[in-house]
Amino acid sequence: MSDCVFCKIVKGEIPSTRVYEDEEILAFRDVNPQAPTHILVVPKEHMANVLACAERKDDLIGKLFKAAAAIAREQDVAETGFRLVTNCGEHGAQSVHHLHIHLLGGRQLTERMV
Ligand code: DGP
Repeated sequence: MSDCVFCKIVKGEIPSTRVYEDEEILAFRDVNPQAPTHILVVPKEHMANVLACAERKDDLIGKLFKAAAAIAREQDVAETGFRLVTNCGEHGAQSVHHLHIHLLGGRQLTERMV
Protein backbone atom coordinates (compact mmCIF):
# COMPACT_ATOMS: atom_id res chain seq x y z
CA MET A 1 0.00 0.00 0.00
CA SER A 2 1.68 3.16 -1.19
CA ASP A 3 0.79 5.46 1.73
CA CYS A 4 1.31 2.90 4.51
CA VAL A 5 4.24 3.72 6.80
CA PHE A 6 5.02 0.06 7.56
CA CYS A 7 4.93 -0.86 3.85
CA LYS A 8 7.50 1.91 3.37
CA ILE A 9 9.63 0.46 6.18
CA VAL A 10 9.37 -3.01 4.60
CA LYS A 11 10.53 -1.55 1.26
CA GLY A 12 13.34 0.38 2.96
CA GLU A 13 11.89 3.74 1.95
CA ILE A 14 11.72 4.76 5.63
CA PRO A 15 14.72 3.80 7.79
CA SER A 16 14.24 1.47 10.74
CA THR A 17 16.35 -0.60 13.09
CA ARG A 18 15.70 -4.12 11.88
CA VAL A 19 16.11 -6.99 14.32
CA TYR A 20 14.63 -9.90 12.33
CA GLU A 21 13.67 -10.65 8.76
CA ASP A 22 12.52 -13.64 6.75
CA GLU A 23 10.58 -14.08 3.51
CA GLU A 24 7.24 -13.03 5.00
CA ILE A 25 8.02 -11.16 8.20
CA LEU A 26 10.00 -8.10 9.30
CA ALA A 27 10.66 -6.93 12.87
CA PHE A 28 12.08 -3.54 13.81
CA ARG A 29 12.37 -1.28 16.85
CA ASP A 30 9.41 0.98 17.65
CA VAL A 31 10.20 4.65 17.02
CA ASN A 32 8.51 5.57 20.32
CA PRO A 33 9.55 2.79 22.71
CA GLN A 34 7.31 2.11 25.74
CA ALA A 35 9.82 -0.31 27.28
CA PRO A 36 13.57 -1.01 26.99
CA THR A 37 12.71 -3.68 24.43
CA HIS A 38 9.90 -2.55 22.12
CA ILE A 39 9.85 -4.29 18.78
CA LEU A 40 7.16 -4.41 16.10
CA VAL A 41 6.67 -7.71 14.27
CA VAL A 42 4.88 -7.18 10.95
CA PRO A 43 3.94 -9.20 7.88
CA LYS A 44 5.70 -7.86 4.79
CA GLU A 45 2.44 -8.07 2.87
CA HIS A 46 0.01 -5.32 3.69
CA MET A 47 -3.02 -6.31 5.75
CA ALA A 48 -4.92 -3.99 8.03
CA ASN A 49 -5.12 -5.97 11.23
CA VAL A 50 -5.45 -9.37 12.92
CA LEU A 51 -8.97 -9.81 11.51
CA ALA A 52 -7.61 -9.73 7.96
CA CYS A 53 -4.75 -12.05 8.88
CA ALA A 54 -7.12 -14.57 10.50
CA GLU A 55 -9.09 -14.84 7.24
CA ARG A 56 -6.09 -16.18 5.36
CA LYS A 57 -5.78 -19.85 4.47
CA ASP A 58 -2.08 -20.00 5.35
CA ASP A 59 -0.50 -19.96 8.82
CA LEU A 60 0.92 -16.44 8.73
CA ILE A 61 -0.67 -15.66 12.09
CA GLY A 62 1.22 -18.57 13.64
CA LYS A 63 4.43 -17.58 11.89
CA LEU A 64 4.18 -14.07 13.35
CA PHE A 65 3.91 -15.49 16.88
CA LYS A 66 6.75 -17.92 16.26
CA ALA A 67 8.91 -15.07 14.97
CA ALA A 68 8.01 -12.99 18.04
CA ALA A 69 9.03 -15.87 20.33
CA ALA A 70 12.33 -16.31 18.50
CA ILE A 71 13.02 -12.57 18.72
CA ALA A 72 12.20 -12.59 22.46
CA ARG A 73 14.85 -15.27 22.95
CA GLU A 74 17.34 -13.48 20.71
CA GLN A 75 16.77 -10.16 22.51
CA ASP A 76 17.23 -11.84 25.92
CA VAL A 77 13.76 -11.17 27.31
CA ALA A 78 12.40 -14.73 27.10
CA GLU A 79 13.66 -15.66 30.56
CA THR A 80 12.50 -12.50 32.34
CA GLY A 81 9.23 -12.31 30.43
CA PHE A 82 7.58 -10.05 27.91
CA ARG A 83 4.23 -9.03 26.46
CA LEU A 84 2.81 -9.38 22.95
CA VAL A 85 0.05 -6.93 21.98
CA THR A 86 -1.80 -6.28 18.76
CA ASN A 87 -4.13 -3.31 18.67
CA CYS A 88 -7.13 -3.54 16.35
CA GLY A 89 -9.41 -0.75 15.20
CA GLU A 90 -10.63 2.37 16.91
CA HIS A 91 -11.35 1.05 20.42
CA GLY A 92 -8.10 -0.91 20.26
CA ALA A 93 -6.30 2.40 19.61
CA GLN A 94 -4.64 1.09 16.45
CA SER A 95 -2.81 4.02 14.85
CA VAL A 96 -0.96 2.26 12.01
CA HIS A 97 -3.33 0.17 9.90
CA HIS A 98 -0.82 -2.48 8.89
CA LEU A 99 -0.93 -5.52 11.19
CA HIS A 100 1.80 -5.45 13.84
CA ILE A 101 2.51 -7.24 17.08
CA HIS A 102 4.20 -5.18 19.79
CA LEU A 103 6.88 -7.13 21.69
CA LEU A 104 7.47 -5.35 25.00
CA GLY A 105 9.97 -6.31 27.66
CA GLY A 106 13.18 -5.47 29.44
CA ARG A 107 11.47 -4.21 32.60
CA GLN A 108 8.58 -5.16 34.90
CA LEU A 109 5.40 -4.28 33.02
CA THR A 110 2.30 -3.17 34.91
CA GLU A 111 -0.57 -5.56 35.58
CA ARG A 112 -2.92 -3.18 33.83
CA MET A 113 -3.75 -3.90 30.21
CA VAL A 114 -5.57 -0.66 29.45
P1 DGP B 1 -0.41 1.06 17.24
O1 DGP B 1 -0.90 2.15 18.12
O2 DGP B 1 -0.62 -0.32 17.84
O3 DGP B 1 -0.96 1.18 15.83
O4 DGP B 1 1.17 1.22 17.18
C1 DGP B 1 1.87 1.80 16.13
C2 DGP B 1 3.30 1.89 16.58
O5 DGP B 1 4.07 2.18 15.44
C3 DGP B 1 3.59 2.99 17.60
O6 DGP B 1 4.07 2.38 18.79
C4 DGP B 1 4.67 3.83 16.96
C5 DGP B 1 5.16 2.98 15.82
N1 DGP B 1 5.55 3.74 14.64
C6 DGP B 1 4.80 4.62 13.95
N2 DGP B 1 5.49 5.13 12.92
C7 DGP B 1 6.72 4.53 12.96
C8 DGP B 1 7.89 4.64 12.15
O7 DGP B 1 7.96 5.38 11.16
N3 DGP B 1 8.95 3.87 12.51
C9 DGP B 1 8.92 3.02 13.58
N4 DGP B 1 10.03 2.32 13.84
N5 DGP B 1 7.83 2.89 14.35
C10 DGP B 1 6.75 3.64 14.05
